[in-house]
Amino acid sequence: MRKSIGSGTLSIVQGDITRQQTDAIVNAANSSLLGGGGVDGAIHRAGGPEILKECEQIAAEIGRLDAGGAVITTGGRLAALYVIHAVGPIWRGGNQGERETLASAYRESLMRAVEKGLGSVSFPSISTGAYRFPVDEAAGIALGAVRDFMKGNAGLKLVEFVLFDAATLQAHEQALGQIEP
Ligand code: AR6
Repeated sequence: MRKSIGSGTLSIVQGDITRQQTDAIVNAANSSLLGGGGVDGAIHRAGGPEILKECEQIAAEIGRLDAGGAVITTGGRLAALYVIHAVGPIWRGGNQGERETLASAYRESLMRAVEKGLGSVSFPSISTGAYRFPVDEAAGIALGAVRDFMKGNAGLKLVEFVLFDAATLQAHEQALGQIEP
């Protein structure tokens, strides 16, 4: 499923983000930047040790990365040239600024891509696994944030959501059907 946004395309597919050939893929990381389970574990396994080495260098420089932030490293052995490590919020019931923090994680990721002049980026569903953000609401926030960013950045030609399971895919398809282009 896809929609034209400005001069680019917003697309939703089911699959494994580690296999995408976009310029960058986004990792749902944690504040340590030193790896974890879920999509984070899969990206480090597939991309090899070079990614972790750069993450360690960044962590040594900046310390922990607050939720809502994103940093960029090499893609190591991945087809994607870069990995953008974004930290989403842990869901604590919705009164701790989780929605705004989630939108920020998407925006900051796209800023890192634009700073490098990249044209295509793939996202997983940030925060809806181990961090327990309800996926129906997260999908609307994610797509809205990406749409708003794409409208102001003509260089971004393709932003793809690569979703692992059918329920997450369906939540994003429904949200894409509802957002205004
Ligand atoms: N491709 C695409 N999506 C995937 C893949 C994959 N290969 N593997 C899992 N997913 P999660 P979070 C989906 O838990 O909620 C880590 O330990 C998964 O089905 O990976 O942001 C970090 O280090 C779900 O829909 O990320 C943090 O500590 C989505 O990716 C913490 O988990 C996100 O699930 C971050 O939690």
